[in-house]
Amino acid sequence: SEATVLHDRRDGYSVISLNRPDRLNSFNRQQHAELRAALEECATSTEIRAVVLTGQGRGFCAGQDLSDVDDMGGDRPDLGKTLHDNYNPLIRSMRAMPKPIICAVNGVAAGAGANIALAGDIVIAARSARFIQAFAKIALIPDAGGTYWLTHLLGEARAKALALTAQPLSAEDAANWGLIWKAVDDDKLMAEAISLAEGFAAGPTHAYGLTKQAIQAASTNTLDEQLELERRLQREAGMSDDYKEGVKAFLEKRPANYRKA
Ligand code: T3D
Repeated sequence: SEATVLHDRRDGYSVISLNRPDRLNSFNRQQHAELRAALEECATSTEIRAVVLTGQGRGFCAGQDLSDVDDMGGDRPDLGKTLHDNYNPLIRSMRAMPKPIICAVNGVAAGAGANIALAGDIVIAARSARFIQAFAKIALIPDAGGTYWLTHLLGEARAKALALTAQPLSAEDAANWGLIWKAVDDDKLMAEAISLAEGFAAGPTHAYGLTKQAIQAASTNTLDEQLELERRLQREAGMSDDYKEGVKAFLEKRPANYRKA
């Protein structure tokens, strides 16, 4: 059957697009499997040094495909199993990806779709995009990391209001609240995302991975734990060829030529 995920391998980075536009790119089993395969390739390929994740058509992703009852396991499904088998490994793989993931949120991001977007390292959204914690409308709780992102990025007051009301949050408000990095004009979204990816593709990939790891640990570490983690990761960075090259390039007043990692 037709590909539900498009993987466009470019010079130094990949663009991954969810591709079920007539269902607003909501997830069925096939889309989970294809996204997993694409992300695995990105994680292991030394040619791919950054990832752009976006959606085909007018939406980014509307979460679980609610029309696919078979996929979901009947009318009283074990959603714990769906999360264990699909969403939780997806979120973990995005956080563990040793290179930057840029989510280019091109349109509505609802339910797990909103929270997959928020799992990106840099989230930029088209001004027309909306983030909707739609779960309460169907008697569920925010998943795919939603209760974590909302609480850590916004605090309990806004987290609870968004989750309990399921009201849409505009891209502009999401940026002003610190939920995402920025909102851009719709017609500038892909150019912005690609320009970031191109920059990362020429950058110190290994150091980016370590930076990501350190920042992700910070929200649950004490300062002492974080200082110790920084010491350990900086020690590793300082022994790399990239650091040697970075300093050399600086002193020679030329662009650094970083290696694939
Ligand atoms: O396994 C598990 O279930 C556990 C995991 C759960 C994680 C979850 O994600 S639960 C939350 C699931 N998602 C939602 O509840 C969102 C449902 N969608 C909506 O509320 C709306 O579609 C939107 C607010 C996102 C967008 O509204 P609008 O008016 O722009 O578009 P629309 O007309 O509602 O949608 C366009 C089409 O996509 C439409 O189909 P049609 O009428 O043209 O044939 C609509 O049914 C379909 N669609 C949208 N979202 C889903 C969907 N079909 C199946 N599943 C969806 N989630």
